[in-house]
Amino acid sequence: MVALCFVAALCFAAALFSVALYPVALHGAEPTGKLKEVLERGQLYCGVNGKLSGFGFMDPQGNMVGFDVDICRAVAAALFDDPAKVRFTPLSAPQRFTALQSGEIDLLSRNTTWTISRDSRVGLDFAPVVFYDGQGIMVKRELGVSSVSELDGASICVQTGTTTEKNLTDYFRNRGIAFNPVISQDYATSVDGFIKDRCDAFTTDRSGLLATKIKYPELADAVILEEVMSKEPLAPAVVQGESQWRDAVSWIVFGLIQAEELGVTRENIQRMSGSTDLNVRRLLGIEDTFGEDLGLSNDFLARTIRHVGNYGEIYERHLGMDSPFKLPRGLNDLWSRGGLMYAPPFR
Ligand SMILES: N[C@@H](CCC(=O)N[C@@H](CS)C(=O)NCC(=O)O)C(=O)O
Repeated sequence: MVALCFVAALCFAAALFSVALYPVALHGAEPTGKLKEVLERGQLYCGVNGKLSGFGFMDPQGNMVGFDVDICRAVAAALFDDPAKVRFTPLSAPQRFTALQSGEIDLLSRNTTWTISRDSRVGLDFAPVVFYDGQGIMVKRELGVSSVSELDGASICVQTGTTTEKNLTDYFRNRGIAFNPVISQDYATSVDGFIKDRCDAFTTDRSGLLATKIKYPELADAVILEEVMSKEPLAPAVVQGESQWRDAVSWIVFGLIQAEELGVTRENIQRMSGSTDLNVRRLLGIEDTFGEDLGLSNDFLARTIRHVGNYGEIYERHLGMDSPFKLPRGLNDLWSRGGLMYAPPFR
């Protein structure tokens, strides 16, 4: 009898413990906090660069376009079934985090590196990396320099409020190379300084160097040196502590990557909706309730892909072989092709 009671008590304790460990599943989560606010407003406030070719800039027709801009549009498409329901705010490097903290923007999608201090002290939370980059240095061809070690004593144009500024100091100090930073508050002044020979070299993310070369005809001949000076994982960011909002943005980004892996594109999505492949059906919200569990609609990714395309399509449109960038996928290829783009299971 005593033994029976003991077993029953043990079972009861185990049941209590497992309830504590595995809370009741949240089917059809109510949107709260920032997600609720954005959904009720019916428009996404997105902070972008505004001046960076390929990533976020105004085209001659007055439309905001680029890789980072399409991440904003992908989120708007998932939330509202309309990629145009976005208000874009162009932001300089020093302005961008305040805009997020003050609530002026809901999402920052602007060549921003995910770092430990931004994730903690600065008060941001990051969605998955959308572009793996690294810092580089550009020089005029006539300088005749082919590696960073030859830049001893050079003056280098760099923009403040960036990871670039700190990496530059670390990289040169660690190698005992002397240099003189020429610091600007904004990108245009920094590039202008380089064009007008106020410095010998210009440094930023390698994608930014390429964008600058493409934008300024005076720099068509400039040389981007081989060295990759840092890791710059560029990721969308939201304000810290809005976990439902961060989850929504994160799974929209993962959905773009997963859609590429499954071969679901803007062109074939109609046909793919009839697929019997359970992975495709789950991604498009035909099976299960993953969208509702996030506080979204079950077809949130079908909306995104229909309007904006998958990750590879976004990349090709702005940075790929048919764009002025002609940038090979490299680290930004899918994991299954040797890159780092990898979405956790839709399960
Ligand atoms: N990824 C780096 C650098 C980002 C950055 O702001 N780069 C500059 C140079 S390409 C830029 O976009 N400037 C544009 C501006 O401030 O208007 C970071 O997050 O700090």
